[in-house]
Amino acid sequence: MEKFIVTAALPYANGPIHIGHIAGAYLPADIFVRYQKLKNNEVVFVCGSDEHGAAITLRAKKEGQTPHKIIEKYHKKNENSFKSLNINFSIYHRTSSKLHHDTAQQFFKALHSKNVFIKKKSNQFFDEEANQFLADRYIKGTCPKCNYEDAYGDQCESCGSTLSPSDLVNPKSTLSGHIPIMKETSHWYLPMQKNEKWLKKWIESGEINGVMVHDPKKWKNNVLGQCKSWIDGGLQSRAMTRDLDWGVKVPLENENGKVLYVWLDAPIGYISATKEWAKNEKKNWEKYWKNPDTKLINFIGKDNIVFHCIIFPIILKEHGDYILPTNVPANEFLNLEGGKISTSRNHAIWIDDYLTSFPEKEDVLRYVLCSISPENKDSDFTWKDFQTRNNSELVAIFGNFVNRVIVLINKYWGGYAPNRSSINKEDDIVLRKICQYPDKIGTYINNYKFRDALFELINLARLGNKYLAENEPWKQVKTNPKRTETILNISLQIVFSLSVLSEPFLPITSKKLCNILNTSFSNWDCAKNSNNIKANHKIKNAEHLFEIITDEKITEEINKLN
Ligand code: B3M
Ligand code: ZN
Repeated sequence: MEKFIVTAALPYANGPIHIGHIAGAYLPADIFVRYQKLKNNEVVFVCGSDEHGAAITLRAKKEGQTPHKIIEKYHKKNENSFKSLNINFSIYHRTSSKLHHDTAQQFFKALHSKNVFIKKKSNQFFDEEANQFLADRYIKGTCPKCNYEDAYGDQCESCGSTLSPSDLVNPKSTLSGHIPIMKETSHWYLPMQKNEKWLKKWIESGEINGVMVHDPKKWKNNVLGQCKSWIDGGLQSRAMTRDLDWGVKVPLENENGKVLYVWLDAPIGYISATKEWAKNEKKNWEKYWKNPDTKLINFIGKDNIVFHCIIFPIILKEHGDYILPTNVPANEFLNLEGGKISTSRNHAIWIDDYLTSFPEKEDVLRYVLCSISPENKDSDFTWKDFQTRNNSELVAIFGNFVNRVIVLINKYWGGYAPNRSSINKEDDIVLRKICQYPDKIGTYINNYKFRDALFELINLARLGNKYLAENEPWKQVKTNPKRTETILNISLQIVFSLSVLSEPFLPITSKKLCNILNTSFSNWDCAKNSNNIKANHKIKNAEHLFEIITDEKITEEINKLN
């Protein structure tokens, strides 16, 4: 049995969840976790709201609310969105909790007392009118690289460059609109450059202190590429504290008005979430985070790679005791109808809106988002493609196969599984193929190739359809009942395998199939057997798994976006 901590990036509690979030991190993580559980592995799956940082305070300002009101609103809303898509976290925690503040402060203190941080003075932008130091996001100006006039102090959204506020031409405070002054302040810095050597070795070869702790061949190229370019560019000191009043207070005397850098506190949120879960479940969290037998897998989007592969591992290593990530399978971005998904321009499909338009079609969205998951490059969601995948894959291949088998058995055998008495060579080939699917799909999932895994699931249904089409049991039922029995028995085994192997991707469909088949299963490998449904087992009537989505419906959705 293997042991996993699986994390999915903690979304800022500053806005609702859209399809880009789901395809980027949460759906692949959920598929991975469901699969590991069916393989009888032990998994803690943690997520929660990231409730600090300028992302929250800026949103509060925009909505004319307190940061506190904002996080209350979106924490609940987002937790529900994930639930509604059956993304099954062991816990959905939050970084505003006392447990998290305590955990993050202990962490900071531990590093501080090991002299990991260096205190340094520097001049930073200060808004005299607002009487406040300005977080990078609170400064706007002209991008030095592309001349875009509305670039943020940390990033230009037009050309994508990472910036620091002093790079901006004509910087202005977004609080007052005035030109900020430079004022001296001091912060605690993490000298990342000291860690270059072991970090490079760890990422590139999987080795740390002479022990292999991960397999770099399993890391995605986009992730390795980004890490390499950061390290080759030379790591620098990064401030781990900020002059702000919203966040985890710096736990040192005479450091009033300072909080921890949000990217220090947020990843520690994975640990505090595990602590909270362990408390509820009467487990020991240290048996996970401080145990080299545990595999830590961080599912994130590509904009979070540096924090998870470089900064947080340095922090964990400096602390000691903690394991480092085994893999960080970051996805690229999902676009929408050819354009970037944007919250501010409302160019997005929000999960709540989707489920209002398409009630009970959770699995359809999971299916489509997994099939187009931006695993190796950015990908595009279009409503037309959504319709096609539903109509010609879920309905025409998967649903159609299941339906034909169940209807025939109910019609000609009164709902009792027929016997199989005369297995021929072709049948034998099909039976052997059925048994290969669990490993085929499982290997893909273990390698974070969720699109390929899902494709194989549909291939199993394709195999079933082909088998039916070639044998036409509906024609032979009168003339050759023995042969028909065998064909339907084998087809029924395929339906059973689909019920098992669809579970990580389409959990509701899997349940419906179990109900129709009047069976249950508890592990993945039972699908390696091709005689799960015995003769005379009573099944139930067919029920609709998927239905055609019309052109009108799709046009309606496209119009909503425009
Ligand atoms: N909240 C950033 C984001 O949503 C951040 C992730 C934290 S993971 C520890 O992109
Ligand atoms: Zn730019």
